[in-house]
Order: sequence, then structure tokens, then C-alpha cells
Amino acid sequence: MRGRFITFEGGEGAGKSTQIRRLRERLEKAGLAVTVTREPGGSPGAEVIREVLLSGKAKSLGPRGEAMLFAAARADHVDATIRPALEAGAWVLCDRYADSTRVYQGEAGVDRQMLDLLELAATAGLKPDLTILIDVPAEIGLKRVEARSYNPAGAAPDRFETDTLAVHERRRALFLELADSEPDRIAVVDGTGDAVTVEAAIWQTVEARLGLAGHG
Ligand code: T5A
Repeated sequence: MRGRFITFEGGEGAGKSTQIRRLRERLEKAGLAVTVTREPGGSPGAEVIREVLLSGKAKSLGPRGEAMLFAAARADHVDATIRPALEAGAWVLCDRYADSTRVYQGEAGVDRQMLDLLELAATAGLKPDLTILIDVPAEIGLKRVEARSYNPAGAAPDRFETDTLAVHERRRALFLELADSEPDRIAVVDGTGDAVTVEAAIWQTVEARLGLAGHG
């Protein structure tokens, strides 16, 4: 049986990676096979493009050129990682997917028609069964990222994390608009509580929307 495809979206420091780890544990306890992956990246070819994008080396291409690189990475990721895992019956948990391009590159000025074309080219119509949008005010997410970067083991801020607060707030508004336009696919979860509270809200959503009642 084909697995289910769940994507996580949200601004910087929303808590996506943290919650993906927690959901993975719950699903595995329920006896399901789980593949965790991320964008940009998630396949050897796409990881090369990730390095180019997040280092800022591709910034000079402009938002449209960057959008094309995100799409190229996504096409490889879908072909090499996501589709094979779904076909093998795994539940795929993916940290960011096509909604991130709509929001980040859309906010930067790439028009809707171009975003539609790139999405089709990259995904060949593969849509998530469920998208969890973890919503936090930009200021809170950025404080978390900043706190992490003080930790010597933590990553330094990347190309997109260094944008202004106003840009981050516009991205948040665009994510919420997307959720309004596709309520059957996108569930908004309040990410301001502690990790345990957010985890419980996500589990409730997954159970209710993907029919896992009784597995938790
Ligand atoms: N991008 C991506 C585009 O522009 N277009 C695209 O098409 C795609 C796919 C990716 C960047 O690329 C852009 C968007 C991004 O800027 P990334 O390194 O993958 O870069 O960055 P993010 O996806 O933003 O990942 P982050 O790690 O920054 O954020 P997460 O995963 O949402 O947050 P997480 O879980 O790592 O948590 C951040 C910190 O907060 C703490 C954690 O311990 C951690 O230290 N935390 C909490 N603290 C308090 N309360 C909670 N509930 C917490 N949850 C986590």
C-alpha cells in the first residue's frame, strides 16, 4: 500500500525539525515505516544544490533564478527519494516542500504563473496528503534561531535567515493565506507553546486527518 506524504512548513525556527523527530517516533511506535527528509536537499543531487542556495552563492541569480534552483532540487528529491519511499509503503515526513517556494520566492517577487509552472515541473503533480503549517510570530522564530547560533554546535544563520523582520512577517502572512486557500490539505498548528504541547496538537491533527485513531 502507498504510504502517506506529510510536509511541514513555517518560518525560520518554527520548530519543524523538532516536531518531525517527535512525529516520527509516534508513527514508528504505531508500527509504520517512516522516511524523514528535507528541502532543499533530501537526495544526493539536491543536497549539492542546497549548499549553493543556502550559502548565498546563488543570490546574484535573483529570485527567479533561485526559484529555478529550488525546483531543480525538488525534481531530483521527488524522483530519487519521495516517490520511491511512498511506493515502498513508507510515510514520508518532509521538512519544507513546494509551499516554501510559493512563500519565499513569491514574497521576493516571482509571479504566480512562473511559480505554477515550476511547481508542476518539479513535482509532476505530487501533492502532500497533509501539510502541517507551524505558525509562530517571526520574532519568536528568529529568537530561537539566534539562540541556536550562540551554541558552538549550532548552525550559523543562512542566506534566508538574515532577511529583515518585515520580510519574515510577510512570509508568515503568505503561509497563512495559502492555508486559507487550501484548508483540506493545510492544517495550521500554533507553534508558540512548548515542544510537548505542539507535538500533542500535531498528533491530534494527524490522527483526525489521516485516520490513525487508536494507534497513539
Ligand atoms: N527555502 C526553502 C526557500 O526559500 N524556498 C524553498 O523552496 C525551500 C524548500 C532552508 C531555507 O531555504 C528557504 C527557507 C529556509 O530559509 P533550513 O536550514 O532547512 O533552510 O532552515 P529551516 O527549514 O528554516 O529550519 P530551521 O532549523 O531554521 O527551523 P525549524 O526546523 O522550523 O526549527 P527547529 O526545530 O530546528 O527549532 C529551532 C530552534 O528552536 C528550538 C529548537 O530546539 C531549536 O534550537 N525549538 C523550540 N524552542 C521553544 N519552543 C518550541 N516549541 C521549540 N521548538 C523548537
